[in-house]
Amino acid sequence: MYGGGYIQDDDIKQPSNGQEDPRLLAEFEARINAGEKIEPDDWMPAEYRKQLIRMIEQHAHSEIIGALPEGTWITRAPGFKRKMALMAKVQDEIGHAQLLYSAAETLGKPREEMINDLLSGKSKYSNVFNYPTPTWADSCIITWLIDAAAIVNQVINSKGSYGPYCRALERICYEESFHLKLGHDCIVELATGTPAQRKLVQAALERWWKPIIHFFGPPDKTSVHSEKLMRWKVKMASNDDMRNQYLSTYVPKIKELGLVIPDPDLKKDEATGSWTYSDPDWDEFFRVINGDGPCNEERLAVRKWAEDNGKWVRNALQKASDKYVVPLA
Ligand code: BYC
Repeated sequence: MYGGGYIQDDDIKQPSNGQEDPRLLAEFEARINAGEKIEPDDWMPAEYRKQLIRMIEQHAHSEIIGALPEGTWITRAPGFKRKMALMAKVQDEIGHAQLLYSAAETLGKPREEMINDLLSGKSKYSNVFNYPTPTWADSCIITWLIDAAAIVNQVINSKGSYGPYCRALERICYEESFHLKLGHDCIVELATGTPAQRKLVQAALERWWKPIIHFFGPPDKTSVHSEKLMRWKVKMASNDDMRNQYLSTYVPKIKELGLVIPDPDLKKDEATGSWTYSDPDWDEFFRVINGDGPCNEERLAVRKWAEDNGKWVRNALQKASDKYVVPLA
């Protein structure tokens, strides 16, 4: 049952003949084409619900796992102000996960199930968070250039069709805009600092460039879900179009700081506005998102530790809320 009760994503019922009611489907698609938002209690095709759960859940997981590589720098950030700002930023990321888990729950999948699927490796999360942050500059690159990539994706998709996801994205983008400014400030400080600081930030950019190119997903010609998600306005631009928009905005800003992007083939065709770049090794991308990246094991182990050690808090909250349940006559 959808709506009030929870379902597991494996249990999402497909119509028995594999076809949705054509009249309902036509009405649904007409609403989407007219720019209307779909809300949790509205009729929607089983596949739309399933795809949204997959994508929103992955996004939520990316936020809580994404808090980890920067989180390890809170105690080591240079100076009190940087520590305070980073701590607030990491807390925001966890808040984003809460918003997104709530949005996914409106589609019927319980949060506990989502967390279990993350810990078992059944659900994915963003490739970028499986890489290490060996220096302060790596943490700053995440705060600037990964948050920038997230903003490109989220501003575009906040104009999409599913109300709760779009509203969550809008709210998240306001906060991410602060993160972006913080990240830029940290990078400017390093890039205009001593030769050692410039070297540090250049080396970090070299480590992160390929994962950043991967962030937007595989090239359109190999993307599995894009066609369907774009038809139903869950994704409002293709992977390549978002990557292209990112490069147009951020390559000039990176170069402005005297940093060198580690791709001699990166160039823009001024006539078409589209970028070409060297093959970013998509095999590595698929290995990383399927569990075999440099930090996958460590990230999930930390998350599992947090889950196990936070159990008493969830129990306490559960008991408190039980007290206020008014028994039905
Ligand atoms: N990483 O058919 P495709 C943040 C998977 S957090 C991992 O093109 P789709 C932050 C894809 O799932 C913000 N997996 O997929 C937090 C699919 O596999 P399955 C993170 C990826 O969904 C803390 C397969 O590859 N943002 O910014 O049409 C600190 C084929 O791909 C990735 C989001 O999560 C990837 N990068 O498009 C700092 C955005 N790319 O599921 C910062 C929400 C692809 O069939 N997600 N895959 O097994 C999206 O917008 C879309 O899911 C994507 C991919 C554009 C990423």
